Amino acid sequence: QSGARDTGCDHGRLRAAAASVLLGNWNGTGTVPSRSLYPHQWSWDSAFVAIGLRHLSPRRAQQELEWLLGAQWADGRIPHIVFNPAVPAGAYFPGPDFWRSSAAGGHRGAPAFAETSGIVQPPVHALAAWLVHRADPHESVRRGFLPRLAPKLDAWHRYLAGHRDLGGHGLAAIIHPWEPGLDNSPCWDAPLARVTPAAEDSYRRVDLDHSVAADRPTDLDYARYVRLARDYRDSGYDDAAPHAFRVEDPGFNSLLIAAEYALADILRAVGGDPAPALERAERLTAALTTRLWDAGRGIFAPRDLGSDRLLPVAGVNGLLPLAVPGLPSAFTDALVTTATGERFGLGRTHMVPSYDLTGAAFDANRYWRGPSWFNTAWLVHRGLQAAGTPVTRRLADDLRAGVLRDAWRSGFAEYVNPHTGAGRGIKDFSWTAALALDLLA
Ligand code: 9YW
Repeated sequence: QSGARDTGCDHGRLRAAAASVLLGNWNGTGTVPSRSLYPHQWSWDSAFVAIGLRHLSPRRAQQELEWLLGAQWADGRIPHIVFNPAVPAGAYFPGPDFWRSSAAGGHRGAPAFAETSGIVQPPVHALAAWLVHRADPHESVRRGFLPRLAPKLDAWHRYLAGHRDLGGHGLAAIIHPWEPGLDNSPCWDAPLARVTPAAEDSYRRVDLDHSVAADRPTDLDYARYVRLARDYRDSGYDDAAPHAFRVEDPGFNSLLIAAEYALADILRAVGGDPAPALERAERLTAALTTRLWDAGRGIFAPRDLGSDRLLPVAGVNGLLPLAVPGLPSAFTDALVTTATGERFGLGRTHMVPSYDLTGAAFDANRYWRGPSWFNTAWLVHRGLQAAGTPVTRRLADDLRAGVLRDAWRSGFAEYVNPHTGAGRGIKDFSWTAALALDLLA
């Protein structure tokens, strides 16, 4: 095979191995990110999983998203975890007894039939739903997939554009470092430092039973995550309550914009009106480029709403606007220069580091403080391909080969050291397998 020459692995074997990871992590209603470390359904994981699963079973890919969206709250939020009642309570912290979503009839319309968390994750779902539909439109129409999902996706986007516009400038804010999906990125260090940690003897970190402490967030980080989540829970998950941590993240908002365009496609396909989704996409893009562009660094940066300042950081989330359809080429060009420069070393490192290689906080092995992840590489690949110049297409092709090579060599690791490609975290990680499958298709 021609691809095998670039990636150093047999694509047939890679496809079979990726399929077996995904089938092994399917639990009957959805796919767990990992049997050991993450035994429930995670929101953005399921979206990425569906994107890969559509090549194996379009129907199962639809079910993956349907199960997740079935746990949507009445206010429109899609919770970041849907708990599996068959899994023992102590298998993951913070579990259902921590979040207590269904307690007292449910906060803000949390479902009664399932326990969920109360925070959210990046809104990749409409993009996933559209890609899943296109994989087998006949099966999608037969099952009424898009007509059932469209109103839920619309309510989700309206929740983010409304309740979550905490800065009042048209961007969705995150209120917890788990929400952008990049838990311990140095991007959150400054705003997180203002959070009073929870007492460490008030909970137990189960994650350390399954992974190496040096690859994970620190105990101090965790104590602050717990404090933020507890305060939000105790407010009744009220977005209008005061938040010790409030940030406008370019990654989260870029994925929302991409999702609004996908929702517009979905609405057109079901005979609905795409105009509101398109208008939201345009407003979000204008706010993204005026509020989060760091011209000095040539990258998008998170804005701390506590100080109303751009944070002086360069994380992979700042490159994700590459995946925004129609981003003006002045931004795209600058982002490509930054991605290929010394901070991210695109083309010379393994995939795309999660944080600035030259930054003082960079750590090649610790979770989101430097390691390269497969989902962000997939998103950057998508953006480079869409940019469509000979240079970005070549970069995209190289990145694709790198993703496939790293997935194979690492045994579908959760993340890899950007300098060596050595797998870190756990193996047989679902979105790694799913996105490798997608790039093989
Ligand atoms: C945790 C499941 C999740 C991902 C996040 C990742 C991690 C949960 O795992 O967070 O317990 O730390 O940071 O992006 O969705 O794979």
